[in-house]
Order: sequence, then structure tokens, then C-alpha cells
Amino acid sequence: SGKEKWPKGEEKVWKSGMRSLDNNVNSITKSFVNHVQTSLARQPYNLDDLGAYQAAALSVRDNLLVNWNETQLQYTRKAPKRAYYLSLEFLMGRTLDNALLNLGLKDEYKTSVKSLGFSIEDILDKERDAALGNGGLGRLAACYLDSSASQELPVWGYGLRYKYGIFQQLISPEGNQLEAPDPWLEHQNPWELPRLDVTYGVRFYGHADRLDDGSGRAIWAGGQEVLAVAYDVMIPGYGTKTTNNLRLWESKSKRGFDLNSFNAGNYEKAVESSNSASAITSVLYPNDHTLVTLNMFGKELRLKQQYFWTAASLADILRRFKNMGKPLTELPDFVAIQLNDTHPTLAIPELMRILIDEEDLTWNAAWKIVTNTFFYTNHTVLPEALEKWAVPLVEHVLPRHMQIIYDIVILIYLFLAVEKKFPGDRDRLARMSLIEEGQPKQVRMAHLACIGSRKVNGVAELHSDLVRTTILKDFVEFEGFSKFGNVTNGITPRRWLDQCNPELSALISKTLKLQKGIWLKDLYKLEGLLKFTENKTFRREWAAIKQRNKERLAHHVLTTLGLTVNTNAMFDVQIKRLHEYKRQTLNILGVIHRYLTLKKMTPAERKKVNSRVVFFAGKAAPAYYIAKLTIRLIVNVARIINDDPETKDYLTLYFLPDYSVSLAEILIPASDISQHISTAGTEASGTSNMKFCLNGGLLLGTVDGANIEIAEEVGESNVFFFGHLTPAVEDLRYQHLYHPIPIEENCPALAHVLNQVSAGLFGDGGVYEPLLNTIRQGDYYLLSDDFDSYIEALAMVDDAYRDRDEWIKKSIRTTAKACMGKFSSDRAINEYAESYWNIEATPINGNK
Ligand code: F58
Repeated sequence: SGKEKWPKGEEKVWKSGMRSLDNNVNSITKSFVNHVQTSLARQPYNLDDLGAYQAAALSVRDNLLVNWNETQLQYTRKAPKRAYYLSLEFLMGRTLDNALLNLGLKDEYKTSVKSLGFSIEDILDKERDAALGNGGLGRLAACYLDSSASQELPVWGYGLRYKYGIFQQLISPEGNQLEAPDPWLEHQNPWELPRLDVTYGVRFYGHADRLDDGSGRAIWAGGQEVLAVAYDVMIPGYGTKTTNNLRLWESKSKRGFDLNSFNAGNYEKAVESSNSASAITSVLYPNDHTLVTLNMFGKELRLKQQYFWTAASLADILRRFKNMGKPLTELPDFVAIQLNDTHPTLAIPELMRILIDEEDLTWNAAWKIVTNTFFYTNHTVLPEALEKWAVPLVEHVLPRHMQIIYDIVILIYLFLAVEKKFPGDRDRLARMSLIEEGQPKQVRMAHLACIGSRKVNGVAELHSDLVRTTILKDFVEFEGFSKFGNVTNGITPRRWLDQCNPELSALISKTLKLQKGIWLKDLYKLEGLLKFTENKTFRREWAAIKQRNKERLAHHVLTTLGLTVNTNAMFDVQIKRLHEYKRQTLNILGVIHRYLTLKKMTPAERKKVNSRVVFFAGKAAPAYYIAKLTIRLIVNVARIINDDPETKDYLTLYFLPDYSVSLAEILIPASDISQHISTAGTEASGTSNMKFCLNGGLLLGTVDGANIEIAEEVGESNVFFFGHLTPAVEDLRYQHLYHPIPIEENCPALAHVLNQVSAGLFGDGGVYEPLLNTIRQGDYYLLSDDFDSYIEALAMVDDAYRDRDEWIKKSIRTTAKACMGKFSSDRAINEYAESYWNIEATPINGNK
């Protein structure tokens, strides 16, 4: 296009000066040493592992930058339709290993650093996780970025550059979770590029005055203006030159500090505005699934985070679009914006505001653009997790947006359309409104996201059905079924197989006689492993790798916690955020039940028992009292059981603190069985279930989320299912509430376990009463209804594990037959690209 700025001078001369990327071991060593001397200003012969990590990272970053620049240049020239993934969370984990894999340079770097006296493993281990997310939703965003780049799709991510990511979890001697800040930016971050020249002003508060010229426009002025500064993170594709961008915003004061106050000696006041501006991106909210525990200030800051990020991102997207010289009515032809849950929903009224107030479009023209640009993914149907913002708060912070939201209700929506289609149906109007009546009134963000989007989707078949039949039922009846789809989640096989389980990856390549470059991009190829289930040598190798991964985990536990793990036992893993609906409590009560059973046995009987080591890891939201009690119970049960000489050969358990992406990379390949045991209908999808399967771990789960689709692929004989099904849940809850049966009758086995805890078998029983009472009274998550079948399922797991050869076959089938292709994020992102965003692969010329 005519708007491009070409470099001054001869292209030839420029090209002669460009960095050549021959990337042989020699040139890598050169670049490494160069960075040590110049970028790091360190003495070459006196470098520690951290310094070596930084030098390696800077040298790899040079490669990424060249590709990144080329990608952005070609996107600008080719002007394809682009998609933008707006997510408040990107749980990236470590970058160096992934960048080396995607660039195909791991061996070269390994050799190079070795010749300089370092081991690549030690260097990789020095990197801190980028933990800008809570759990599944944030990690999904990271997997989707990897897949977008790998599929050569023009997709950018937009998020926030939190100064502090998810808190570090410590466990006190009593077993309590303690939180410490995560200063992940303490050392310079080689993976980001500050773009101090890319900034936007974002307004808060002030007043919005409608013009009385009939145009519907308003002027929003006054209040506070905060500056958004861009930081770019390079996202390399696997085996392609495409290197996409993740743009993270940092907030800072627009005016620096107040010189008047400073001169008057009032230093605190002088920096006040700067502090309040930088507070916006200072910390990731650690609340998982609810914001109700926040106080007024907490809620306001969270709302400001959401608006700050959506406003900056939209401004940036529109600036790029306008550079193309197209009219705004064509925006949906060139831009698709994906809303990762309702967190970025303010983008909808914000785009309306820009189009109407600043671009002078009519309401209808603006609404048409908006509703063809946005797409909304829902990640939960739990009622307490559906975002709502108090009307007075929105009015205060974003007065113009509140007007627009009311206009949506009145102008296009309630009074006109719904009334027309369902005349006189007042209840329906109230149910569907964007505003929930009450004290105070609240804005229902899911409703706004739904009506403002082109399409809406859930993240697994069952969950998408629930979205259509429960929380958005009225909208399906109103807008038609076809707007509401499903895209089952996926995971990137690069990180979750090749990187975390290199030995298994090598065995797969050897067995399939395929370079990993082929099957890592077409995971359906894993089906070729099926016929090797009958091959003894292959099975032996498969089992040996699992064993070594178990030893790797045991080594980690030994070096970090000083505890010795029995690697001859079955490894049973449950790792995820602590939440009542995920039912870690069911697991720990099951462990206690097993312990009590073991205690009653004779030594001879015990000898026949399948030895089990149970691993837990996960963080609880800092204000989630019951979840924290569950952690405390786990830790204290571990303390007693692991020390019991009668039983410890048969049953031990560990709570591994500070769960993270990097810890998951060690735990998942080591698991024989993993637990995904949410109350049916509550876990939207789950994604770690897919990761375990890909690594040959079997699943023990409820008929929930993506477990169902995994079982469809793997075959039900390779998955252990238990518990009530979704349609039964509502009735059971009703019974618990209105016709409660004492737990002693409903589930004697569980009652016995609870009584033992109360009686103080694991320390002061009184401490746990609030947790136990959630089960004794109301039992909203139906532990007492599912406990017996859970114990039966565990017994089936034991039986199956006893036939080790058959177990290994199951393990191979789980990886292979899983047609794990279905659960690759490559498949998922292609579905979004084709059926939602309507974007196409845009290969970057000069591809490898
Ligand atoms: C998760 N949601 C779902 N939310 O629980 C899980 O089933 C699904 O597999 C995953 O999304 C990906 O679709 C989730 O992780 C959060 O962490 C939110 C963070 C912000 C506050 C509300 C919860």
C-alpha cells in the first residue's frame, strides 16, 4: 500500500548490512560470547548459569527478532484479514526451550554452550516462568498463540504486562498456604521488546455529555488519563518463519509527577497520580472463578484493568486498520477480535463509542460493524463466575460506556427486537436484559458479550450444550442456534510432548520412522503407534521411559523438598487450581479411606495391595477459605500417612507447593493415572486431561468437560469413569436442600472418613469442621453422592495396574488412538480461523 515507509537509501545497502542467520555452532558461539561481553557487560571466563541463560536468550532473541520483523512487514504488505486474541491472561511458562525447538536450533545451542563449559539443561533451568495467568484459561491462550504461529495464521495476542504474576505459593509448617509476590521481572526479561513509542492515552472517570443534535453522540471529558505503553513478545511458530506478536500493555502516568506539589515539598502528593496510574498493571488478580471476595477498591481496580487493556488494544487495532486506507465499514472484513471470556467485553461499548463519538457513524452502522467484528468464548457456566459489574461503579469509572450499554438495551434490543419476537413476555425481557435488577443494579457481561458478538462458543461439546441450554438459552431462542457453536479446547504438542517428554518424542519418531517435524504438526499421525501395542520391545521401551520420567519427578521432589518418593509405586496425580467444584477434597478423602482400609489389614493382606503415590499441586485463591483448608488437610494427612511404618510402602502422598507450568512439565510425563473429578457439568473442558493422555497417562474422571470427548477417542475401556451424570446433578442438589438424608445413611463410608478427621486423626479436627460441613450440609458438589463409585473406580484402576503389560498397552493406546490429533491446539485454532474468524494462513516468504 502507498502508506508504507521505505527505508531511506538503497535497499541493496541495507540488505548487505543485515544480520545473517547461518546459525551454525560457530556463529552461535560468537553471538553468545558477544552478548556476554556487550549486552551483559560480563567477563567471559567468569560467568554463572544465570548469565549463560541470559546470553543464550539474547542470542536466540536475535533470531526471533529477524523473523518477527519480516513477519510484520509481510503482514503489512499482504494485508490479510487478521485475528486478535484479547486475553487478560497468558500463562506462557518458560520461553527459551520453546524458542529453540520452534527455531530448530536446540542441538546447535547445546553443542555451543557445552563447548563454553555449560550444560543446556542447567541453563534452561535458570529461566523464571512468565506466570501471567491463573490456570486453564490463561494457558489455553498461550497454546493458541503457539498454534497460530505454527499454522502461519496472522493472529496477535493482546494482554497486560503485570509487574507481578500469579503469587508464589508457600506452605507453612501448619500446612497453610501463604502467598508471596512473584517479581518475575526482577532480572531483565529478554523476551520482551519495550515499544516506548507505541502509546495510547486511556481515560477514566470524568463526565459524558450527550449532544442534543439528534446524532446520539456524546463528549466524554475530564477525569484521569493514563498512558498505555506497548511491550511486544515474539511468538515463533514451529518450523516456520512466522513469528507473531503478543502485545502487552503497561500503565503509567501521563504527566509523570506533579511538579507543583514536588516543589512545595509534598512528595507523596507529587507521585500520587503516577502511583495510581501504574497500579493498573501492577498485579494479576489471583481470583479463580469469582470476584465477590474483592472489596470496593479491588473491584474498581479490576474494572480499570479491563478497560485500560481493551481501550489500548482497540486503539492500536484501529490505527493499524486505518493505515490500510479502508473505510471503517470494512473493519469486519479485515479484523476479527476474539474475546477470551467476558473480561474484554468492554471492547464492545468502547468500539461503539469510538465509531459514534469520534468517527461520526450512526448507531446502526456502528452496531453492524461491532457485531460482525467480535467473537466470544465462554469458559464457565458456574453462576458465581459470571461477571457482573455494579451499575454505579461503571457509571463512575466509565460514564460514557454506561450510557452506551443502556442504549443497547433500549435502542436495539429489549424494547424493539425481543418485544417484537416475543410480544408481552415480560419475564423474558427481564431475564435477557443487560442489567440485572437489585441493590445495586448490575451489568451482566456475558449477555453483553453475547449480543455484541458475531458468534459465541463453549470449549467442549458438553459445555457448549450447557451454554446453549442454560445461561444463554433465551439468546439461542432469540438469535438462532447457528450463532452458538463449540470449539473443543486443545493443547500444543510442542510443549506438552516434545519439550516435556523428549525421550517419548524420540521413541515416537523412531517408531513411526518420521521426523518429529512431521508428526508434531500433524498429530493424527500418532495413530501409527497403535500397531506397536503388540510389539514387546516397543512396550518395554515405552514403560522404561515412563519409569525414567517418574524418577525425574522423584529427583525433583528430593532436591526441592528433601523427600524420598517410592518410584516403584503407581503415580497418581491431581494438579489444578484448588476449587470445590474440582473436588480435590474428594481425592483426599479417598486417600484417607484407603489409609483406614490399609490399617485394618494384616501385613499379608497389605502385601497384595497396589502401591500408590498420590501427588497434589495447585494454588487456592488467597481469600478462598475452604480451598485453603483443603490444602491444609492434604498436607497434614501426608504428614501422618507418609510416616506410618505399617502403610507407607503402600500409600504416600505429596503436596508439591507453587504449582506452575514448569512443574506441570515434570509431573505430567511421570503420571500413570491422573484425576479429573469435577462434579458433572461444572468443568467446562479441562486441558491438563489432554496433556496427561498425550504422555501416556490414563484418566480417572467424571463424565464432564473434555473427558467425554477424550473417552470417545481413546475408547471407554482406556478411561476410568465414575459418578453421576450432568442431568442428575440438579435433582440431587434439590434433594440435599429440601429432603436431606444424613450422610451416615447416604454414604456410610464417607461419613466414617469425615468422623475420623473430626476426631483428630490428622491433628486438631476442629480446624477442618468448616470444610467437612460443606459436605455434611448441602453438599453442593455432591461428594456424598459420588464417593462410593469413586472408591470403586479407584479399585478398578488398581486391578488394571496389576496387569502391567495390559496397562502399558492402554497407555500406548491413550497416546496413539486418542487420535490425539483432535486435542492438538492446531486443530482448535484452525477451527477458529475457518469457522469463526474467516482468516487464512499467510506464509512468510523465505520460510525454512
Ligand atoms: C477454565 N477457566 C475452565 N478461568 O475452568 C476449564 O474447564 C477450561 O478448560 C479452561 O478455562 C480453558 O477453556 C479458567 O481457567 C479462569 O482462570 C478465570 C480467570 C479470571 C477470573 C475468573 C476465572
